[in-house]
Amino acid sequence: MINVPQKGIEFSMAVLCYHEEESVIPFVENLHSILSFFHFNWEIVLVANYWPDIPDRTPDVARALCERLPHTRYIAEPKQGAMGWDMKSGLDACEGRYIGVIDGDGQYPIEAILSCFAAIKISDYDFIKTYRVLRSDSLYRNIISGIYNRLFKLLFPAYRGFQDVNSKPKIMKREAYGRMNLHAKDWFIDAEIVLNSLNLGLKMYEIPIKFQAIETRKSFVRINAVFEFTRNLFAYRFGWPPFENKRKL
Ligand SMILES: Nc1nc2c(ncn2[C@@H]2O[C@H](COP(=O)(O)OP(=O)(O)OP(=O)(O)O)[C@@H](O)[C@H]2O)c(=O)[nH]1
Ligand SMILES: [Mg+2]
Repeated sequence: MINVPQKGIEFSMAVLCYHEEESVIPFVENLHSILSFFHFNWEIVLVANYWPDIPDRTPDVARALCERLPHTRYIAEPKQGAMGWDMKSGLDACEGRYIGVIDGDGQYPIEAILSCFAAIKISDYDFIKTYRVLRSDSLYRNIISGIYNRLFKLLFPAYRGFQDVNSKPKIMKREAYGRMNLHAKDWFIDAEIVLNSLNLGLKMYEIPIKFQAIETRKSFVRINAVFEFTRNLFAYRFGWPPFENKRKL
């Protein structure tokens, strides 16, 4: 059965596959073969949600992968939001004691999943993420990211010891995720995870990684994403809707 979770899962990894179609295949195959070395129960959850009015083979690709790769499930629902909604639908579907999320476009190294998982297993951290020390993606994306992280630290001094809000994979204890109570349906979900974790006093740690350029498609991040990020940051910081009651940081 493709969509029935196993019992007693130790680790679940959600892979965001939005509109990746066949280009997600090598990433999932590599992740699957690496996880296959482990003897505890694990699962991969492919997030293949789609906009009904946009032609997209990703759900078919995800189903085909699940048919041939054991311990792999997929979700393919009509989208009700952007990246945040997808990320939440993937994390909600994860059954493991430890759960995580990563992009399926291959920009983050698969080894980073293992580093984050090992770190959370041997420590008492609730949430481990990465930060990008070397970025091979465009100057445009590097500049946007740099400005965003500086603004973030200015508005939320509690994040000053950390580096890179949006970086993935993000791996956490499932009960920690349950307490995060996330609402963002867009790119802001990464910030919401970090800020809610700090607000809740969860123990968080960041691991350095190298980030690859994307070769199969153009960046999804448009200039209006910058305005969206900024609006959301101020909304969260100053209690404007929809992030009221979050002024603690
Ligand atoms: N753009 C976009 N991405 C989505 C959406 N839903 C899920 N995602 C996933 O979000 C992940 C991150 O998006 P990317 O566009 O790769 O973000 P990025 O790597 O920060 O930026 P670029 O590589 O410059 O595009 C991808 O793996 C997508 O699968 C969506 O509605 N829009
Ligand atoms: Mg990407």
